[in-house]
Amino acid sequence: MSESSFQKKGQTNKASEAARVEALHRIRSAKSSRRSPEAWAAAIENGDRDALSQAITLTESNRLQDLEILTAILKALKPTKSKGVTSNRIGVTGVPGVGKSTFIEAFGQVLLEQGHRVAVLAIDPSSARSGGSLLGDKTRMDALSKKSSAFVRPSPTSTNLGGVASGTYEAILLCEAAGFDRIVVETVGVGQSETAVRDLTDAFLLLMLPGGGDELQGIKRGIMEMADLLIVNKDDGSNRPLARETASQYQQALRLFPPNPGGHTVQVKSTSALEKKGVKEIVNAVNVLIDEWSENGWLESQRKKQRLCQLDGHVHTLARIARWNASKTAASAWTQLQHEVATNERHPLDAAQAWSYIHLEEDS
Ligand SMILES: Nc1nc2c(ncn2[C@@H]2O[C@H](COP(=O)(O)OP(=O)(O)OP(=O)(O)O)[C@@H](O)[C@H]2O)c(=O)[nH]1
Ligand SMILES: [Mg+2]
Repeated sequence: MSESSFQKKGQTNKASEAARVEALHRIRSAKSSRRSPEAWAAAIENGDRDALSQAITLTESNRLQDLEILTAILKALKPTKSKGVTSNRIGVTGVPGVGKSTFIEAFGQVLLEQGHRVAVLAIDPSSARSGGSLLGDKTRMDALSKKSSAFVRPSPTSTNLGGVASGTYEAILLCEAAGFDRIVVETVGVGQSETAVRDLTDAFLLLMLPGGGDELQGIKRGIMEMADLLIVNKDDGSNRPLARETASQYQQALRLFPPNPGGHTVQVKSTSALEKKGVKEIVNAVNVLIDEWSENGWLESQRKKQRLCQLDGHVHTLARIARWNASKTAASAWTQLQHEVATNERHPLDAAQAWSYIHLEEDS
């Protein structure tokens, strides 16, 4: 990247952070002056995109007040319990540049043609390090962003306290409340984010590049094991023979994998997201899987497990946020503990215990 594009990125980051702070400010004043959580929830249910966008901004906040408003909105939404599963949640992962955004753009358009309403949430774990934004992704999903039945939302995970993708579950619920019945979550397959997204979605798609083993692609075996469908993308031009060969190699490799918990045989397919080839087949394959899972009970049992996993995660996050907000000493102790764990001076378990003693001391 050239120096000037670095500078430009830095400016964009600052601008997007400033925009986020401003949005939160607007949200807070909206709450205090004009809009009750009930009215806000009703606006989301009536398809007000600003109301949806602003509520998603709350999911990205660390402030307890924002989370309280978010909770009130979620509680004010029409109950989903009686409705059962009303949407398909689809995770898309793969190394940077494999074509996730291009694929989602094409995939989303097929879904729109089939009469669905599509929301895309893109998680960028690198933004936690750089404060970056996903403006690039937004541009790449240009066609989808312009459709009235689609909603594209890049989500920086710049929260200090939440884990990767913290808040995304709530963002999914908000999109569903706004009437989107296909939710696609994009995440880069290089860190913990794909595990987090696996725990948020019904079907998990892994995009691979033609050629090279999985080690070469930086994809860990564990991520391959989590996938419900493997897709060799960029099956076009001179890449075609290699893409086919790669697909058959992965198909062979999968035979040695433990059975997929959903009870299906994981397939390997090829696509050209750029030329929109093979994408409809992926939509169909995902539909077949989800139908199967609805019948065999896996869909609901996986969602139940995910809800419990969210509960667990939120308990940890909220405890940390509360502590962080309550005391400067605790905040600096937390930073110190993080440093010690990061530099391998302390075991994570030891640090977590030290942290819980800080809680006890402060509480007593
Ligand atoms: N030839 C070819 N190029 C593709 C295909 N899909 C995507 N690309 C190109 O690959 C590059 C990266 O595509 P993206 O869709 O941004 O990839 P991504 O995985 O979302 O990248 P990150 O979000 O940065 O991780 C772009 O230049 C695309 O035009 C494809 O099917 N064939
Ligand atoms: Mg992308």
